[in-house]
Amino acid sequence: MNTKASQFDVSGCRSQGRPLSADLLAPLRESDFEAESDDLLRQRLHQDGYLLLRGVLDRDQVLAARMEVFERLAVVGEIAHPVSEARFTGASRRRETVDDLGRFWQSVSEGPALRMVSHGAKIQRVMDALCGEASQAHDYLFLRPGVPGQATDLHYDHPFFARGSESIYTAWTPLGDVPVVEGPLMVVEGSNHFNDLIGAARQVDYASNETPQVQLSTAPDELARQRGVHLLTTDFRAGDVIVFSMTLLHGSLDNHSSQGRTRLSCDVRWQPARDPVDPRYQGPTPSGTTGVGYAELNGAKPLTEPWHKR
Ligand SMILES: O=C(O)CCC(=O)C(=O)O
Repeated sequence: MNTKASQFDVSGCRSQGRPLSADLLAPLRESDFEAESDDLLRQRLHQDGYLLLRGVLDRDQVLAARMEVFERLAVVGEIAHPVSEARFTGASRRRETVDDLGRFWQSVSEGPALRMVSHGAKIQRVMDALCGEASQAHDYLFLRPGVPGQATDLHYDHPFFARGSESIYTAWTPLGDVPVVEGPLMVVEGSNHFNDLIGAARQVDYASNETPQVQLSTAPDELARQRGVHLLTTDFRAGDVIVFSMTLLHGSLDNHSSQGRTRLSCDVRWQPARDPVDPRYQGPTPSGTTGVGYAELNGAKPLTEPWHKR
């Protein structure tokens, strides 16, 4: 069994404003899409609930997607020049200059360089292999520019995406290098076997007319201690993808970059092509989870405004 994992600087890991204790942290196990068999990768995905595929995407294409997004955010005064440094200006002219925040965010989320990475031939090949059959991506894309101070609380994805298929995966892609200080994805080791929490998540079908609690109220460090597991993360690099199941608890570390750097990532759901796709996430104007389209996403708000926590 592959046990390759890269160490990272644990002192850079924070959650809910506090440093995480080193004994609670461990690196994500790494997989190699080109070198390992599809069977083995599927087995590991099933067992661990996730697969971290290092360097599977073209780094230059990922960096082009990053530039495309940050150029748009520079125009609304949120990212400073040169945009390659991803520094948040601390200000925004988005509300003043953009007619419709949802339409603006959809246009950023549908940039050609971004879609080449998120929905292109390489990730299609990866997801076909992991699904073990022809797969299909949702059109709706979650693009997440997280400025210092932002983080995502722990949750399962099942309540949002389980309507169309029983075999859905999230592909989370760092758009650039995302070291631990910039608040990358964090997953809870073994949480794909926490049947009590998964059972509760399976009861929830998130829709527009209700706002059920889908985030865990327990802090990540407390939960890890209670369950005797680690919080898994890594210094992500442009070209990496982490694929995980609807029943893996995940969130993010805090971004506490001292240089004011914005962490950028996207996440997209993939499923067997023969299963019906939840229409909320498909088509030229997907309605999204709550019916208001791209306007419901954190990214649709000016970067000066706080995230809601998923
Ligand atoms: O990127 C994040 O902060 C959270 C990602 C997430 O919740 C997801 O990919 O489902």
